[in-house]
Amino acid sequence: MNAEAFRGVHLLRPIAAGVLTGALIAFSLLERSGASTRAAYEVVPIDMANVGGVSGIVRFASGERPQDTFPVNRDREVCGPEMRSLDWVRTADDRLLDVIVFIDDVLAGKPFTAPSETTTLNQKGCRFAPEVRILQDGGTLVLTNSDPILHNAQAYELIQSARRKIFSVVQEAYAEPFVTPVRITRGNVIKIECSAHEFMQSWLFVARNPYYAQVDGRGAFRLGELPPGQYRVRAWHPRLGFREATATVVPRHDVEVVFDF
Ligand SMILES: [Cu+2]
Repeated sequence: MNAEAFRGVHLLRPIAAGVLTGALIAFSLLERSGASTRAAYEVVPIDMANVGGVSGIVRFASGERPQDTFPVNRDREVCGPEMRSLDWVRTADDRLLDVIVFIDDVLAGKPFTAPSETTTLNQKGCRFAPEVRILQDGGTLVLTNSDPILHNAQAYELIQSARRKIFSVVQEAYAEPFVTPVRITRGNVIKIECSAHEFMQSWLFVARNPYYAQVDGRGAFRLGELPPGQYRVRAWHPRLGFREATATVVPRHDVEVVFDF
């Protein structure tokens, strides 16, 4: 390297660092504001003669089966003896179940029924039943306790590696249902845990628009009534995380997408 080039490298470094610092500050201000950085979904009349769809399957390719095992060291008469193993990975042949496929960069389209939607999560036998639920953003969560013991459900919105607390509610044995509207800021997923029983864990997928689907018993899905265009299609599994693909939707056809976990 000659002297001129060497000086050039040194001059570039502070400039690059300055640009990077500016970007980081802007990003952290956005983080702190807590405001959604995404535009709100808008219901608009759509031309039903020219909509298309995305359909496909979710394959279980990795063989990764994380198991979380916890000792049951209190309330054994209700929670069960010894150990509780949470096996999150359910499959059907080579397909992965419990996956939700969704599109979050669609800004306008078919009706979204969120405010009228209610999802019930029951605490029974020291389990949240069922363990994976879907709710639309702005919908209502009803939390019930069918156990003869106390539970303390705590809900967190997951935003990448961060957690934002949404609520904490203590419910005595057979307590009255806890009813709360659910709103998320930047993520798509809420994790619900019980502070009294660490093996009680549940997930809520929160949809921001009506373009989402849970895979069926064969790991297949379909998202319909999409205005033509290019979309980022995402797939989420509670324990195995996210995958994504790009799909170009054309009128009156389904474009096929395959996800591998
Ligand atoms: Cu509990």
